[in-house]
Amino acid sequence: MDRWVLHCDLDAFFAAVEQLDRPELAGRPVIVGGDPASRGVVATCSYEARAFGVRSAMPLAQARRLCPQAVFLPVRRERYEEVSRRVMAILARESPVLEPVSIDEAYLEVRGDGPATARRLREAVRREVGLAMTVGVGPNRLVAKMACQMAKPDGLLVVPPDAVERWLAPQPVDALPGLGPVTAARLRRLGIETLGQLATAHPARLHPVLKSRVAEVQARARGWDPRPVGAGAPVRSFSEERTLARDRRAGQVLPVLAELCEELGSRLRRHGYRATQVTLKVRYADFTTITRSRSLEQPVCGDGELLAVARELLERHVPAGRWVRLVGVAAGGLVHRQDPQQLQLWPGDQRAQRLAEAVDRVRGRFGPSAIGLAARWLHQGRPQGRRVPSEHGPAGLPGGGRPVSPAGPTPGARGAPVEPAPGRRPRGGAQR
Ligand code: TTP
Ligand code: MG
Repeated sequence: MDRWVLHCDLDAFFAAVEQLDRPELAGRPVIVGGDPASRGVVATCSYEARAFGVRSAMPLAQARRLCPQAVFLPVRRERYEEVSRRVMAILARESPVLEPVSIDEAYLEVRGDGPATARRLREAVRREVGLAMTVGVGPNRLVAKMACQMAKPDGLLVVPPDAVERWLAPQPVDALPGLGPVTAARLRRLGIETLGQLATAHPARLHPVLKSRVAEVQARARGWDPRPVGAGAPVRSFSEERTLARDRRAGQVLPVLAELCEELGSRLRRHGYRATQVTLKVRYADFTTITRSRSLEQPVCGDGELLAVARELLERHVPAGRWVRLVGVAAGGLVHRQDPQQLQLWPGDQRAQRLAEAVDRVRGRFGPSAIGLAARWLHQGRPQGRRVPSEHGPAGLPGGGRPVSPAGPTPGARGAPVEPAPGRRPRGGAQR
């Protein structure tokens, strides 16, 4: 065969970078996510910590109970992004058909000897960057991804096209990407445990669970996946979220939302992206979690523009009196400034762009808190002694305390309102 897809994924990525930068941590349980006394969650952990049952997204306090001897470290995102860029550059040497899908993961389509390319890449990443990268190799994305999952950590697994069905058949239905745990459980209740059983079941039996997806899911269970590997396809979303140090009423979370939007805006601009969709995530004190999204007609990357949409979603969908433990904001539907088809989407706002870049330069020199949206000071520390009205919740922000966009250089100064300019109105309703 002369066309292969490789799925490359770095092992325990954030933790592995920490071990790389501090060799004394090699071989030790390392948990990245922050202070275990805080209420945050584990971003990731080294395989030494996984042996104790620690996992991504687990509360840090629980991780400490499972593995008290672990070294707990904060997330150093910029450092990981720098390492990620070096790894992606190595992958790009082997093929122009490269699709990064997250900070540590990419699909690569190669002609010729796919397995040999995979071996070369693993070796190059280890030698030049110092990290272990697992690679799955198959005839398409689906098989390559599943092979990568199975080969972790520090492995290589090749599934040639004529072995795909045989290889998939005994695997549990949960192993099929895109099939959620609820659907998998419902299939099991029908007596369908493996991908082989799923592939050969009578479609009428599956219909109550899979509805219109029956044919597609059965084909995938046999290893079918026609999706091409996109040349340089952009990352799909950026997100920021924070577990609050103490539960707050939803009416009091606007300052946190403002900080998250500043971080998100800075990241979007640093990478040259704009978002056409903003998603708000809220986890209530009882751990139920909701996400609400809004699509935008014009792509945005300004802190204030992001906050305007996030705030609108908050006010519309989250009762102000409910207790909240986590808030998050995601920017999706990304378009990149180098994509020529997208340029026409944001004509005439170069001034806003220059101001946003100026804000980023100030933050680059003086730190992230040097300049920001007024909303973030509403209920907490005041910037340089400057008072911003704080007695109003987000539903009742007075004009004077209105958040400023990066166009307003000082928090609390008179700046452009955060509401989207005409033509930038969110479109479409909220989605689940
Ligand atoms: P993953 O590739 O899912 O995880 P990993 O690289 O840590 O471990 P492995 O691939 O060996 O299973 O995610 C890549 C990075 O993304 C991870 O190092 C940290 C970050 N991340 C989070 O911040 N939160 C999460 O819930 C997950 C899953 C990952
Ligand atoms: Mg990984």
